Amino acid sequence: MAETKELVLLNCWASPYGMRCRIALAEKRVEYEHKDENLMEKSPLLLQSNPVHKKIPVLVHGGKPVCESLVIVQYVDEAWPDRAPLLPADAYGRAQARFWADFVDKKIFECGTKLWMLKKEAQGEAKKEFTEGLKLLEGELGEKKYFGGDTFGFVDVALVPLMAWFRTKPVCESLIIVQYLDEVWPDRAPLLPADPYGRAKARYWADFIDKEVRATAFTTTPSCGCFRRATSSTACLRTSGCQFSLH
Ligand SMILES: N[C@@H](CCC(=O)N[C@@H](CS)C(=O)NCC(=O)O)C(=O)O
Repeated sequence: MAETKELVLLNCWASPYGMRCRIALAEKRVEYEHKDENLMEKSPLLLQSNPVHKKIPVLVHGGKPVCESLVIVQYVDEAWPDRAPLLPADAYGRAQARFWADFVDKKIFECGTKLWMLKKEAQGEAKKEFTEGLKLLEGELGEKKYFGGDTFGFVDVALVPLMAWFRTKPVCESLIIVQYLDEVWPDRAPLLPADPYGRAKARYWADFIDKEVRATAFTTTPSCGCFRRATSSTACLRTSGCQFSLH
């Protein structure tokens, strides 16, 4: 096992490619350091570790970089072979898994990107290609639990981060998001009262804060940037000279 060497994942939290590596490392229960890269201002370590593509993710193991998400996932599988195998044991099964992971990259990831980048007819074409790709994947999955059979494996790791994007239904507006979270996880820390009248009152006052209080707060900008006086009766503790202090 390769666990003793320092392991660092150069990543960006939103990257589906980085997510593949995180899933693989989690499956293997390997500890590592996660370094979030600012892709607008890449770190010297990233540029040095991936001089060809200059992209995340990069897994740096004992000072040696491994680039490209699918290469990283295979590396993780080979470096920690004793737990949660991701690729099948037989050569033909491995070849098949690599074929479908490559298909996910070429047909699903690339086409998925085109879907939101292109417009009009070009987008329509991409949509068609994308749907065909999904149908082919569905055919390959068939009645199996996972692409590799009964256990979660390489093709699943390749595909899951993208599928997670599709399941995301956009919810906009902070108050709507808060209510949505309250309804999706109703069993913990309820935010809205149980009775409809209580809920209506809570919504009324939240709306009041949005329209009236926030508006007042933003019309006057104190030098310390404190808006607390406008939204509560607590004094500003940030600076003693704040004009919004209650003392
Ligand atoms: N084929 C690469 C794709 C990686 C990739 O596209 N990474 C993006 C973030 S999701 C990136 O680093 N973009 C920065 C850039 O293009 O400059 C992989 O599988 O790792």
